[in-house]
Amino acid sequence: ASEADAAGRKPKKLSEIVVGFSQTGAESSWRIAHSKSIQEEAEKRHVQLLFADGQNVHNNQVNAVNGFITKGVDVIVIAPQESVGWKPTLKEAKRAGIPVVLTSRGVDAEEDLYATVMVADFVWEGRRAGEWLAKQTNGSARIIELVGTPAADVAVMRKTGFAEAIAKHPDMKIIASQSGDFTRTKGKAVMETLLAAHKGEINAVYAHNDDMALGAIQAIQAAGLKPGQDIQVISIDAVKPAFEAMMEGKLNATVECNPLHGPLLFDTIDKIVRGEKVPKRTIVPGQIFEREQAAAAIGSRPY
Ligand code: GYE
Repeated sequence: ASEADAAGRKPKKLSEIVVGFSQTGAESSWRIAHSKSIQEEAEKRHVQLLFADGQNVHNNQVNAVNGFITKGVDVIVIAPQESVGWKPTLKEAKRAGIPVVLTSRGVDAEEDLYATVMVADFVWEGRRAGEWLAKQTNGSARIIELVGTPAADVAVMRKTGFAEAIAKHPDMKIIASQSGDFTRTKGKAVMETLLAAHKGEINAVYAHNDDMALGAIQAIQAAGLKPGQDIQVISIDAVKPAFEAMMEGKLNATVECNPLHGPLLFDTIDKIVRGEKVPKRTIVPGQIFEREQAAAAIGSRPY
């Protein structure tokens, strides 16, 4: 191949470049808002965006990125379903002089293999959820944890942060912890199974995202219990459907994780193609919303 390396490239404008975007899939409301934000911003700034939906399969994403490299796109954006297994592909991109930007999840690879990563503080999110539940239950809870995609750093970190927070309370215990893959359907199915085994024993659900919590809420109701009352439910993302569930009293609280990465993403890509330096890591901040705040806040929720 005759691709010039990054240093040999002429600075470019956004309207002149092609960006290949390998998206995880469409597993959650968060993810759909994330895709939309990036697609809309690309259009606004006249960037040619090649969108590849990975359908939540790691190999689909690897193949898509290899395709982008072969095509010789200017920048590659990856929202990785799984954090492991990226090194060979990232090395290929580096050899081809194509900068890689990670968004929404990180990868397990040396920092020099990508230009920058934009995520939230996932450990903080888990910790915040745990602290909230501790306060809500006076430090006494028997919990079902619905884990995200286990091979994703975000699931590992949300688990870690939560475990850290509840470790300070000897009467808070995780009774069962199982993956619902960040989807509503699986959150419901897993909750049905876990309720069949632990009904009467548990009084709280911690879901790594709102979609799984919304699925769990359906399962709790189907089991004849009141979500938000018999079983406290806390999750992460703060998408609109979560606010609706809070207004119905079924979800108790949600920790915000902002999916609207589009503007920041293209500001960053703009700097990269102009040859400017960008920070290795950008943390998008969040806050917690309790159900008492839902009615006042829902109108101004952008996703
Ligand atoms: O919280 C979840 C999604 O990677 C931060 O992935 C993202 C997570 C988000 O499917 O809903």
